[in-house]
Amino acid sequence: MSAFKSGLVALIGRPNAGKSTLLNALMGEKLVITSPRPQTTRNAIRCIRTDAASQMVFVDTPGVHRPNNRLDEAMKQAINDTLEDVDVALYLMDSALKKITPEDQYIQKIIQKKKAPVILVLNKIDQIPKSALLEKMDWAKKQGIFADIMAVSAVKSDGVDALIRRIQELLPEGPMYFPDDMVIDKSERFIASEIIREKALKYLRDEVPHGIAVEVTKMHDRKGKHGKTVVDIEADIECEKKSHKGIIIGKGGAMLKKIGSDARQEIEGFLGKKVNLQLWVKVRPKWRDDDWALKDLGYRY
Ligand SMILES: Nc1nc2c(ncn2[C@@H]2O[C@H](COP(=O)(O)OP(=O)(O)OP(=O)(O)O)[C@@H](O)[C@H]2O)c(=O)[nH]1
Ligand SMILES: [Mg+2]
Repeated sequence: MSAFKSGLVALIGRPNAGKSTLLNALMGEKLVITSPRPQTTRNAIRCIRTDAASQMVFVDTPGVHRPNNRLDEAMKQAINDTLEDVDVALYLMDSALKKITPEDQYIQKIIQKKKAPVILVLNKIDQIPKSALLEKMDWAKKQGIFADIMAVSAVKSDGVDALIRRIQELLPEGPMYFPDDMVIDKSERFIASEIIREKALKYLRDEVPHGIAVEVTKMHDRKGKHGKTVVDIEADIECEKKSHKGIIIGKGGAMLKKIGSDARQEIEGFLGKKVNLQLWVKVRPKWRDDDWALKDLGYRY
């Protein structure tokens, strides 16, 4: 029997490339949030996939973009910290995008500095004709910096099994770092707050979503009717402006109700328990540039 393999597998790429969607596909279940809006992921989130031959510790990272505020800087730091210990890097590109941007060049530069092998993952192949994909692969081969080039559709889980096999080949021999039943290194509170944020991103428009943070302030089990467990969850949706607060609440509270009911259903599915969710909207001006607020919200340590 061959030796057990393990290591840190980082997902890196521009905002919206599909890193979080691919991570869920690699894990075979939805663990991290995704959205059509860029800059959805804000933390380095570890998800652990264990089988008989290997343990892959995937790290979802925020999309690489030019920092505009302290939150962006904290996100950049999370990416750099992740790459420190990486064993295999998955560099995601949206295969439908024609241009290589300065962000892509920057990512190529930082991953080239690392000794770890880099798999270029051309994602969203369901959106392009085969000829365009072949052209892109040709371009990628010419770069001469990738251990491999693989094409996937993260939403359709196409090419994901092949990618897992390739990662397994590239991983070094190593021990089990985490218990085999552990799938994510975040608390249920964190996951609940992320699900609420995902639903806010889904329904809110324009500039409001980017300035939102969600903080679960209470989460505890109680015995409900017929002895069934109910989880009481209270959370604050924090925004930067009073006018945004009005938009988040909506006419007669309609928007907040929509966000809350969608989030509650998903949290119930995740916890496997009934949930009673109460949301409040608060204004915290300029929190994205406030070190204390970033720490309080878990974006900075
Ligand atoms: N058509 C198609 N859409 C995809 C695919 N993978 C991801 N998407 C969509 O692309 C959007 C961005 O996906 P995310 O997974 O949130 O992207 P991300 O790279 O994690 O983005 P950030 O967290 O902002 O850096 C979502 O609307 C996804 O549904 C794919 O294979 N095909
Ligand atoms: Mg993401």
